[in-house]
Amino acid sequence: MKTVYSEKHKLHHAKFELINGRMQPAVEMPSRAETVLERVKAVDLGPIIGPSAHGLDPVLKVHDAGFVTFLERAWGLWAAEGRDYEALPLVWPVRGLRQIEPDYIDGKLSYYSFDAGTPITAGTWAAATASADVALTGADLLRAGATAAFALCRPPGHHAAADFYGGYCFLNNAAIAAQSFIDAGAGRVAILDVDYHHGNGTQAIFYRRPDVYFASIHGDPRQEFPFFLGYEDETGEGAGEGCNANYPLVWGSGFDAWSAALEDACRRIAAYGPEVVVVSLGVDTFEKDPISQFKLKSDDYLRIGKTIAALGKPTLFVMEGGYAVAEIGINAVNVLQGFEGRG
Ligand code: OKP
Ligand code: ZN
Repeated sequence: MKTVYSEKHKLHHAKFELINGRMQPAVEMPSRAETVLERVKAVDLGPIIGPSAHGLDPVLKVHDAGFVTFLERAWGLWAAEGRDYEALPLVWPVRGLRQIEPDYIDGKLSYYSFDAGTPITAGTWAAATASADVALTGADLLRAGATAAFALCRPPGHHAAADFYGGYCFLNNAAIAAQSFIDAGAGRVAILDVDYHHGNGTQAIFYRRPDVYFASIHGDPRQEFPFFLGYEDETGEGAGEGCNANYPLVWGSGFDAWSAALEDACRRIAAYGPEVVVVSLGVDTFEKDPISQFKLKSDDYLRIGKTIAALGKPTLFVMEGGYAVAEIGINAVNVLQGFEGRG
């Protein structure tokens, strides 16, 4: 299958992030995408192409205009205050506080974010829009008849909702790609999120809609980030009732529990009958991931790909998380090779 990749991801390079109460070197770093690209080349997965520019229209089908404008301007407003270091929020409009966008940049960062672990840098907007273009170009390949494509997105996207960023995510690449299939005439799209963290942004974007099914296997929100979404009783709402499936798993879960969840998610997706499947491909379920608590091994990713292939649908893989940089290439590309019949 073809891989879509843009060098522009390197423009987003945060030095630090707040992890467990301390500023520490960021784990979401450029070498992640570079390592995956190296593996794509090493196994000859297929041609590597650059993204084509799609503009903001497909982004604005998923994200609110005020939020997109904020992302575009945030670094400029921050830098105008004389700050030459990464932008972070400090306060959030929780229960009882007013939901009004402040004028001052510090207030805007708070209004449009949900965590303090996602620095905005000078190149964040350029990298995030390039990442969305990578996903949209992957979707174009499927529309042109490919059975599968790999959008090597960075920064990731699945925590970003219609009007907030967080969890290393700014624009929701998988949601933007899924929406592009709907806008091109697809009646039903399924998103399968196998990243270790719940795809709260993707779920929220499609929660009330019957045309996009969302299934996610992830660390239980009782224990794990993003903490406030991803429970099993979230099944969709209104016209979207029955079109959302969450599989929260306890810390320490290995491939037995994980693959049982995957089998069930795939059964539901098959019953839903989508025309196309978008996979939010995170490999932070790996046993050596530095910020995660599942126990998957490198060979398990081949079987994940094989199980996804059994759905028999055109499939767009969209890169999300995975922070064990030494093995991220092997693990991510194992899914793609398993899909193509290796292992
Ligand atoms: C993004 B993706 C570690 C801090 C966690 C946020 C994690 C975002 C993951 N205790 N910070 O889903 O891989
Ligand atoms: Zn993750």
